[in-house]
Amino acid sequence: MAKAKRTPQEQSIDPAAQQMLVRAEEIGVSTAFSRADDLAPCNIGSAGMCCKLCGMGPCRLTKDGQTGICGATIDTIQARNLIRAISAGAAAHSDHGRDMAFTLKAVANGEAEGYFIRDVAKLRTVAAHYAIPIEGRAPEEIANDLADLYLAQFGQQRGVVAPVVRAPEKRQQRWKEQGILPRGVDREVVEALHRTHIGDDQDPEHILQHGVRTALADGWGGSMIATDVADILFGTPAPILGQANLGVLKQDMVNVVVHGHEPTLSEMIVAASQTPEIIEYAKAAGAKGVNLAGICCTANEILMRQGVPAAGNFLQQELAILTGAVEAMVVDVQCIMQALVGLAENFHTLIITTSPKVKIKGATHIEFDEHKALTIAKEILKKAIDNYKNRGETHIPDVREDLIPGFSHEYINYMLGGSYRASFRPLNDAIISGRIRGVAAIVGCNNPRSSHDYLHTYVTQELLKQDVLVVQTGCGAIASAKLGLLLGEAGLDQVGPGLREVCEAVGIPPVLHMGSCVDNTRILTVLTQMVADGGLGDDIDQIPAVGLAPEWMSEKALAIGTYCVASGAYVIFGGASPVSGMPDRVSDSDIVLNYISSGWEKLYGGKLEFVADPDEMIRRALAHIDQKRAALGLAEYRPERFGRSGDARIHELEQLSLAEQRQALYGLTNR
Ligand code: NFS
Repeated sequence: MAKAKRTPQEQSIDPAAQQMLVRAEEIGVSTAFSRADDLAPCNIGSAGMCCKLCGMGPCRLTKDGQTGICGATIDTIQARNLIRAISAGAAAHSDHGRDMAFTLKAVANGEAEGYFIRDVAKLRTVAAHYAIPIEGRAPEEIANDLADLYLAQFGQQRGVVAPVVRAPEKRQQRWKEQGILPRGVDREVVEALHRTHIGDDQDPEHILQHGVRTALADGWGGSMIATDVADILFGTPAPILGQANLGVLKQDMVNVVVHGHEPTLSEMIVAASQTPEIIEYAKAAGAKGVNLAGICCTANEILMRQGVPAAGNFLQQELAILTGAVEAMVVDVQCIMQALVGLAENFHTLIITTSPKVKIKGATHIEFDEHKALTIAKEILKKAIDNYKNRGETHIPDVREDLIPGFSHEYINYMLGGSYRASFRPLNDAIISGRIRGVAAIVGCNNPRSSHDYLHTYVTQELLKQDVLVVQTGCGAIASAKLGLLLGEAGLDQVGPGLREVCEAVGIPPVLHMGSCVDNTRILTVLTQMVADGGLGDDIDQIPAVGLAPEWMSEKALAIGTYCVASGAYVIFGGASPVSGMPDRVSDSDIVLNYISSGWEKLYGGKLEFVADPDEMIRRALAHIDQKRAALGLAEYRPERFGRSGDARIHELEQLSLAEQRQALYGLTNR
């Protein structure tokens, strides 16, 4: 039975989104929000109790002790479904990484029009991890070797995926003992598909072990490669001023929204939009120029490097079109709703697909080729400009917020210690002293089954009050950005006293935007350095840290969650569990649930749990942080010890008379 229809205020907490949902209702078009209300999820499939891996089924296991036609038990079916999802997520991230490596190769050989190596320092640092000679060599020579090495990781048959050497030694040893060091990215994904074909691997724990191996090939493989190459070609992010929400669209300009994940085309569209040729072309069409904005992780890529505004996160892709002000939405890969094309038919918006891997019926396809990227980017922009004259009525919500993204691992390191003493030690010290209780990475998707942005921002705000430093990527980061949490001054009145002191001393917002979804690897390297810089144990699982994906929906999120668990993190997903089993059959389906939680914790020190209630998520996150603090012998978290220094203290003193200030500061009484 369909659920009751929610009001726009129940569907999203974002006022801009709410305005567009009202608009959708007025003109009678559907969105992911209304479709989620109309379409109840299948309770058998969503609980992981349906097997459709062969033509004898689908087998729906709804009774105790029931098996599939082949005899497969519920736990085997759940494990197979989960590892298939992890593998699809790992494949998506890693294929993105492969394309980035191909672009690096083309740039190194002078075959990629418009691209060049922007961050030679990062190129040298990355190459040095793999003992690629750097001294006395041109950046192109180093890049060529690195591209070859990175491309080889995908088809590698034996050995270990190269970026794994960047993990803490103890962690690598654990993976070795468990026999899950990833050999080659493609090999692990293929093997996952092989093992889950009818009649293969049927021991749930054994199946899930390979799920971990495949996820590691993503986190310490394909995704890390994607981040490295994006930084080398487009620059390692550093703080920059940006804006977020639908109000970044402009009435008097040609609005082009870039949506998807790979920065290769979007970066070139940014470059092309600034050429005199395109500016003149737009003016000739009666517009002031071209206004670029991003959606989803493409938004994060160009926001943190170029300051290009983000029109919104995953659930705002349709809402951008509903403004009537978007001349073209240019998409590449991942998180692109098929519904965009049908929705755009009600407006003048052109949906332009660009990836050889992604076509949508009814969309305009202009295929991207990195060898002539600038030419293609200009062609796309001219098509959008030509479409400006077809614009009808517009409804751009006057809602936008400033933010400071760009907190890459490298920048945080510099920020905490300067050029000559770059270090994470001040962060570690703040954790050790209890000023910062712990660290939470709050990442991942939006899901229309919950209220858009609510879980992300609620969990974030509650943890900030508890002196937990928050790092974010992906759609979660955009949710916080829209709320003003990514601005130092705006966010600080909402955080605990100790965290506030640290943020004021270092000059950072309490929520650090670390990039797109593939950039979750930045969190892995940050955690690794926190271990290396000392005081917090000798492996990632000892750090008082948690990962949360409150509004998860994609298979990529499951891959990320799994590689974080394997790296030692406690990971909490909100919403529905894909391995929950039926509520009245808990005992039967406990095997997989328990294994990915306590089972994985024994093996890796990290665990994966699905927790629907946000307050319970927060409770478990804090309990975990406190338990890790205790295990390290750190000071107990006592917030009352802090908050008497920094800006708060200055404001307090300002309220006093001079005499009272002398008394407060020096214990002097006026004589
Ligand atoms: Ni990641 Fe989810 Fe998509 Fe990015 Fe957003 S939905 S798993 S955050 S845009 S990939």
